[in-house]
Order: sequence, then structure tokens, then C-alpha cells
Amino acid sequence: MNPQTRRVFLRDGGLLALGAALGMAIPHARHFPPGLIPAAFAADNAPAAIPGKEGLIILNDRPWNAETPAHLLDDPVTPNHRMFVRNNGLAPENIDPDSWRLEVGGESCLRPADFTIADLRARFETVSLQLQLECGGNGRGEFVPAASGNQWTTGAVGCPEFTGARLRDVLNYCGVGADAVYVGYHGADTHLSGDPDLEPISRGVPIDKALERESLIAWAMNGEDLPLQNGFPLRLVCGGWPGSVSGKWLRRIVVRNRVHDGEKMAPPSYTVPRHPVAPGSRVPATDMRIIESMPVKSLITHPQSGIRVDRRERLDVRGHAWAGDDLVSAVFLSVDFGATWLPTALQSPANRLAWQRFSSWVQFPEPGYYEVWARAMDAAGRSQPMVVPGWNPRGYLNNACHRVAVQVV
Ligand SMILES: Nc1nc2c(c(=O)[nH]1)N[C@H]1C(S)=C(S)[C@@H](COP(=O)(O)O)O[C@H]1N2
Ligand SMILES: [Mo]
Repeated sequence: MNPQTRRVFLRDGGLLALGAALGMAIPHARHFPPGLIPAAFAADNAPAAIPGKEGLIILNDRPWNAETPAHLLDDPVTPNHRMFVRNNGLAPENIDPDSWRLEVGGESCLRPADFTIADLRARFETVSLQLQLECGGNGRGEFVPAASGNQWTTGAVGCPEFTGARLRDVLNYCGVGADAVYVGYHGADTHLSGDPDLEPISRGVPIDKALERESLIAWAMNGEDLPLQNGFPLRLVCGGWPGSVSGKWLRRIVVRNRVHDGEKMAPPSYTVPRHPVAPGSRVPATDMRIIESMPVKSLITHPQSGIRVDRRERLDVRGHAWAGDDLVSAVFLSVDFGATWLPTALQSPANRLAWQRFSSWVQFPEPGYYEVWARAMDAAGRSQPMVVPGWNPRGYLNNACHRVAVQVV
């Protein structure tokens, strides 16, 4: 069930909340135990599904936002149908990829130009890279007090293989002025209000990130057209940074002589306090900084939480770890709530900015309830926190250890 609904039950457990959520009267409501989740909602059977994204959990249908359950992210390379969807507005309709045009301009672009996708393919080297995208708000559902926005649990992350041209090849072709500081994007999606003068989102990255070898203008994901909800027919991919910098339905790229000032560049969007704040604080915009490289994190993709195992069995545990622009140096597991940690086998990434696989196995001393916790460390020695890290107004950057429940019999 949707964590927002769950939150209402846990907080109020009240007759009103219950009836409203069910959309019908409950004759015996006064006997319903406070805080209990009604059986009608207990299964994660969302009413609607995004075509081609079956199995994802829908958090919102206007705009579409859907996350992937951890155990469905077990593939080393995230398949198209398992890649999460995070939309701020409404995807464009009736797209003709053959007539799609990408404009490049902005005050620090020396030779503005525009390209069809065929032009991009013909003029620039085609590269394929596995790149990790995680929404800045992944894990938001765990912050207390609650932060507004989609209540993501762990599934707004994925690492498909993207194919396209290097952003830097296109930028260099168009000429980057000496005063360039930022590259922004404009997409073809529409604002929820329907107002054509408003954009749902228009973010970007500092020029150094844009000019990295791994920043792509992609037209394919895992060798196929991009799925519509992941930006068909063209998107930016700047791995390791909040997903919001990777513009979908890419129409225009602007080379800016200042920090890009597009929609959702200003606080509180995609910004966090410069210094720790007390939970629930109001933080002035001047004390907020733009999120850049994402913090170290890991996800257990096997076993699925809730598994039952015999205590004589070894339980295989595996998943992925990533650390923004950085490498992951180690992943540890604990089956005693963090008292002791066991090392795992950690693979190198397929390429820079791809996630890394970890695997190991655990065994349990006696029957009972256990949790397997995973904790990754980056190359600079920074580790994931065991509990939810610094509260911030919009609930970004929750990189707390992932946990799965295990019932040992
Ligand atoms: N044009 C456009 N680009 C966008 C968005 C959007 O709403 N419109 N959402 C951003 C956000 S917040 C994220 S996390 C990623 C999500 O990419 P995905 O939906 O392909 O997983 O796309 C980013 N690019
Ligand atoms: Mo996002």
C-alpha cells in the first residue's frame, strides 16, 4: 500500500481516515483496531499500471511516479520494464522520433545549432554506458516529520545501459564560451496546470559535470528505444547525481554563464541545508545548497524482505551499491542489528558511474526474527548511516542502511 495512506492509518487510525480511504461506509468501524492496515490495502495491488512497467508500485498517477520493489531490481543491468518513473509533469504525446529536434543554445554557446536524432548519430561517436540514476528523494518516506512529495521507499533507483552521444562532444561542436558555468535542459513535457508557459522542471549541471566522458544525450536504453515515461525519444543522463539533472524528452540544452535558473533549481527543490538542522525546521533559502553527487548507498535485491528460511540453510544475500561520482570500496552485512558486520564480495563497476554488485551469504544461530542489513562505504571512507540521516525540508538524501526481514524456522 501507498506509504502516504499507511501514514494516515498509523497517525489517525480513525474512522474518518479509514472510510475516506476505502471510499465506502464501514458498519463495524468502531471495532477496527487503531493503526491496523485494512486488508483491502494490505497487498500492494495498485489499481492502475503504467504500460510496460508492470510490477512497479505507483505512488502517484498525475503525474506518474512509480518505484521498483527491491527484489525486482536484482538484475545487474536494470531492464527497461523495471526502471522507475519520476515525472514532474505530463509526458508529451504523439511523438515522432524522426522529426524530433534538439536545440543547443544559451548565452555561453558560441555556435547555436539544432540536430535531429539522425544528425546526432551521424555526427558524433555513439557510446553505451551503464549509468546509475537515483531520485534525490528516494527514501523520503522514512523522514519524521514527514517531508512533502512522493513517499519513495527504496525503489527510485536503477542502472540501465544507455546509448547516445557524449554531451561534451555536442557541446564542443557548438562551442562552449570561456564564461560557461552551467548546462541546463528543457524538456517537452507539460506543466500539470496545462499552462504552456510553465515548465514542470528545467534543471542541469555545472559545466565540469556536463563535460565528463560519461554525461550522455541518450536515445536508447538497453539497446531499445527509451520507454515513453523514461524520456522517449531523447534524454540527458548524468549518472551519480540526483535523477532530476537528467532531463527527459530533451528539446533544448542551454550553456549558461550563471547557475541555471530553470524551474526547480531554486530552494527548497533539490537542495539541502548547508548545516544540520533540527527536524521540522524552516530553513532560509540562503542556507540551502544544490544537491550534487549523491551519497553512498546500497540495496539488498535478494532475498525479498519477509523470506522464511530453515536455520540449517545458508542464505545468499546480494544487491548493488553506488556512491555518486565516487567508487564504492566495501559493503558489509549484519544479521544482529548492526552489532557486528561481515564483509561481502564486491565487484568493480561495468564503467565509471555504474552501480557495483555485492554478494555473500549468511547463516542464523537459532530460529526467530532477523533482519539482514547492508552498509556500503565509499572510496573516501564515508559509510552509510544505520538510521535515517539529517532531516531536511524536502526529504532528500536518505541513504540509511537497507534492511530485509528474515524469519528463521
Ligand atoms: N523533462 C523532465 N525530465 C526529468 C523529469 C521530469 O519530470 N521532466 N524528472 C526528473 C527526475 S526528478 C528524475 S528522478 C529523473 C527520473 O528518471 P526516470 O523517470 O527515467 O527514472 O528524471 C528527471 N528528468
Ligand atoms: Mo527526482
